[in-house]
Amino acid sequence: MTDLAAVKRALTAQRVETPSWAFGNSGTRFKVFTQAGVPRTPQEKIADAAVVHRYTGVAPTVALHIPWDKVDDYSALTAYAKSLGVGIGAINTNVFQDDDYKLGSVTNPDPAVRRKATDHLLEAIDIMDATGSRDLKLWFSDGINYPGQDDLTNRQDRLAAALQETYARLGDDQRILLEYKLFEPAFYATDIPDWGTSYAHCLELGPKATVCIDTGHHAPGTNIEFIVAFLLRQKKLGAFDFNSRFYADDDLMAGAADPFQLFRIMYEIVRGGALDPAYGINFMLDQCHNIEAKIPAIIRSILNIQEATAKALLVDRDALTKAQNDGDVLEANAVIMDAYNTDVRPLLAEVRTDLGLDPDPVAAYKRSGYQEKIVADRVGGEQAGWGA
Ligand code: PSV
Ligand code: MN
Ligand code: MN
Repeated sequence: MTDLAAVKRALTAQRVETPSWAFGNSGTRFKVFTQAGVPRTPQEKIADAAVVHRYTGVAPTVALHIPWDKVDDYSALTAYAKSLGVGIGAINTNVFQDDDYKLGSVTNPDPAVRRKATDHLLEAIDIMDATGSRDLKLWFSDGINYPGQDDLTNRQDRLAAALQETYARLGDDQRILLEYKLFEPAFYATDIPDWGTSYAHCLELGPKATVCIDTGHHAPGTNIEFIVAFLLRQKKLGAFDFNSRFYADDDLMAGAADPFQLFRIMYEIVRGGALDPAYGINFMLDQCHNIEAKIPAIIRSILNIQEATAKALLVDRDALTKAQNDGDVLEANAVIMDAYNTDVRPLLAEVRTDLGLDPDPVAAYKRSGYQEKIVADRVGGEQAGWGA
């Protein structure tokens, strides 16, 4: 029997972090389609994130990407966010957009480039000190395009050295989230291509380093929920970058391409007792909205995560355990599918109503007039984009 009150409590406590860059213009390498009303400054991105929180009630933090969100005064930016009812979340580093990084950042054969890249990681911790952020999210585009281009093992050594220096600079309550990605921009060998490589580096570093799973960063067919289960068991799962993909790193709305996969992932999270924010996993979005309106797309992504979570919470765990222990393959699968096939939208509407929110956040946002206001107000200046 499922305890519905407990399910509602868990859904009320759930948190999803939004990415500042998802509010800006983005596109593919073929074309960036600009949209009216898009933020021009980090402050305007934070204002949009606050609106997402206002309508969902579960997104009280926004992740920054440096230097895309570079400002002179991070304490003032944090105070501004607070005045809008949100906080600054993970600080994402960027050692992939400078010409210097053509052959890599922290794994570059040139020690001067490695120094520059590592200094950026250390600077990001200074920013965390000012914003009060707990999480330093590291993703390295480093890798090589051709066999023989560089020495694979030496690159791992250089990576480990930079990570160690960064880890040593962390404050007591700060931690590294180490992201991996199979390929792109490197095509032959990426220096952190998979969870195993990230996990091994995190183990070497210590307890303040954990793995970030970006759901779009795997080979097709990868069983991501297995990775979740394994890392949870090792206490080394620190974060998600949620998004969905059909082919590669598509960065589409979470739960859009494969809601069943998102459910399976959230089931492992629930099963591992890791949903509660107190457990410490940062459930972030990492998405780009190239052709759809950004704020409602981010709200939709959060609703998709909530729906997957609600279904995961509804799995009849006793019935599942019994079927598993009985070796009843079909019954065990039926228990999982029963939960997945439940329409949880009325339950989530109730949770929102209890919180004093509109039961339909997308509709409430559309009615609010905010979109029209930002289109009217945000004229002039340079619109922010993925990379600006
Ligand atoms: C790389 O593809 C990535 O997933 C990393 O998290 C970056 O920081 C982010 O995308 C930028 O959009
Ligand atoms: Mn990511
Ligand atoms: Mn990505």
